[in-house]
Amino acid sequence: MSGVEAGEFKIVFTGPMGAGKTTAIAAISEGEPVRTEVENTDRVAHAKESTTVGFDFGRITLADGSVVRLYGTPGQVRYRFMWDILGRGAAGVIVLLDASAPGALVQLDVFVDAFIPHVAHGALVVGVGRTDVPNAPSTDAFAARLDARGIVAPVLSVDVRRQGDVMMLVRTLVCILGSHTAHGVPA
Ligand SMILES: Nc1nc2c(ncn2[C@@H]2O[C@H](COP(=O)(O)OP(=O)(O)OP(=O)(O)O)[C@@H](O)[C@H]2O)c(=O)[nH]1
Ligand SMILES: [Mg+2]
Repeated sequence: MSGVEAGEFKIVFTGPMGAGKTTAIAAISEGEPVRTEVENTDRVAHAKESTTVGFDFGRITLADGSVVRLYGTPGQVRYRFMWDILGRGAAGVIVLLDASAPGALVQLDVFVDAFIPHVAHGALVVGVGRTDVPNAPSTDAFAARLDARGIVAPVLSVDVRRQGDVMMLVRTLVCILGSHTAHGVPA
C-alpha cells in the first residue's frame, strides 16, 4: 500500500482544472514529460487553451539516487475514472489548488477525499497558488479546512511555474514518506 520500495516510487499531482498539475510536472521533470493535452472546449470552467485528458508523466532523481515517477491527473471531473487508475500504487499525493478560483476550498475537499484512500499514513501535501490575488483564501484557510476534518498535512504557498517551489512540495512529501516507512526515503 505504501508504494515505497527499492528507491523508486510514485507521486501523484492532482487538483482541479487549471491548478497547474501539467505545469508543475513540466517544471521539474528530467527530460520532456509525457502529456495528453487536447484543446480545452470548456472555456467557462477555465480560459486556458488545453487540458489534460489522460495523464502527465515525468520523472526526477533525488540526491540519494531514488527515482520518483511523477503522474499528473486530469482535473476535470468527467475524467474522474483516471483518478483511481493513477492513484493506485502511489506513495504520496500532492494536491494543487488555485486560491483565486471560485470554490477553491471545496475543491480541496473533493481531491483530498478522492486521493486519501490511495495513500498510507496521510502522505499528503497541499500546494496553493495565486494566494496573492485580492480576496483569495490564504494558506491558513486551507490548513483550517483540513484541520476541521482531522487531516494533518502541510499547506504551502507555491507558484507551479517555479522549479524550486515544485521541488519544495516534492521534498516535503518525501520527508513525510521517510518518517513513515521502514525503508526510509531520504530527501
Ligand atoms: N499568472 C499566473 N499563472 C499561473 C500561476 N500559476 C499557474 N499559472 C498558469 O496556470 C496554468 C495552469 O495550467 P495547467 O498546468 O494546464 O493546469 P492543470 O492543473 O494541468 O489543468 P488540467 O489538466 O486542465 O486539469 C498555466 O498556464 C500556468 O502558467 C500564477 O501564479 N500566476
Ligand atoms: Mg493538466
